[in-house]
Amino acid sequence: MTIHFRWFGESDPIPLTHVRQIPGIRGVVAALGDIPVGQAWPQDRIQHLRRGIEAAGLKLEVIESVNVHEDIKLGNPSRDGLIENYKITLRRLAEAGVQVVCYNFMPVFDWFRTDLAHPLPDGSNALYYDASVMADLTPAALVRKVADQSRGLAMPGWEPERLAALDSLMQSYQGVDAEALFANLRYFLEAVIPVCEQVGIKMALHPDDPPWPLFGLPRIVTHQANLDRILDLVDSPAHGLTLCSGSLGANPANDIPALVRRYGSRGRIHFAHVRNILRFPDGSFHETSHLSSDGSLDLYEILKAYHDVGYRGPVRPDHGRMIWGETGRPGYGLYDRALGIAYLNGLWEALEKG
Ligand SMILES: [Mn+2]
Repeated sequence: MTIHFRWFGESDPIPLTHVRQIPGIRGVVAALGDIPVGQAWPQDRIQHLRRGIEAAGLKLEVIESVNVHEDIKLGNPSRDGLIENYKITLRRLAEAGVQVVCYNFMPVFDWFRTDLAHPLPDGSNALYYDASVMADLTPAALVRKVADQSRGLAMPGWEPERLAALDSLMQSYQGVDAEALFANLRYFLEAVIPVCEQVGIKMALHPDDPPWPLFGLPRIVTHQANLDRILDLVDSPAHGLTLCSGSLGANPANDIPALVRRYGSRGRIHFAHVRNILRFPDGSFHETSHLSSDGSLDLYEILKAYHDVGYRGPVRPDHGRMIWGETGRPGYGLYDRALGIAYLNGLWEALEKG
């Protein structure tokens, strides 16, 4: 595996000079977050991003994310033009040396929490999904909650221009069920995967987070049966998964090491997000340190599965807690994610030498 760290560009409070000092680091996972979803990413901006990262001694091999426009998820007539733009972006990224593009296919909302700074007993704080709070929350109230807690930093997947039209967006999904979403994902993949095959990019679909429907919106990237079906939509090695342990792991029925073995042995995992969560019986969960004993997931078993299938692709720690007084983008501080990397390095070295 190669170790990467998500970085939000020049607006990120964490400088690349600090990222460079994390042991074993190879590169950063970045994006052009200010380009409106649906537009082709300008070539000069991509190259500028790459040069800045390389000047810091790091690689730009993974993009997270090139977001998919809602009209593509909805199957609206305008999707064809938007998909053409997506293909242009993919070609330009390949020219800049990018190998993997992470994306998701979640309607309206991206990842989803009810509290971005939930206090933990050790004095740190973490992202929290409280099932009882969710039961009473409207979509608009949720958006306000996230905005209020994001410390003025744009949260990935919560682009203001998209969420400004929340009511009409929710309306437009009336009648779009899981089957329609599968069909619209197939249409998208059939268009972009041939380009990926041509230019050498691997598409890595991120699971829905959390992996169940919300506010009546369908979510399909949720569990093994659906993942099997999704990978069969287009049978190409360029079409694979970002296997996110924390997202899929929010549902106790998802056996993460088994999923890693299943898809890793078929060469269909292109990017690994490895983190831990602590689940509660009512469906609530909060994020924890990466350490197995702090959460519900066994990180040793997860990494052992990656090791056993011969995984050699990119890995990144995922959301961390806020510790040691750090402030910044919730889930994306430096300290706890760097600790996560140190732990992943240790597990991996033991597996390699064992
Ligand atoms: Mn993830």
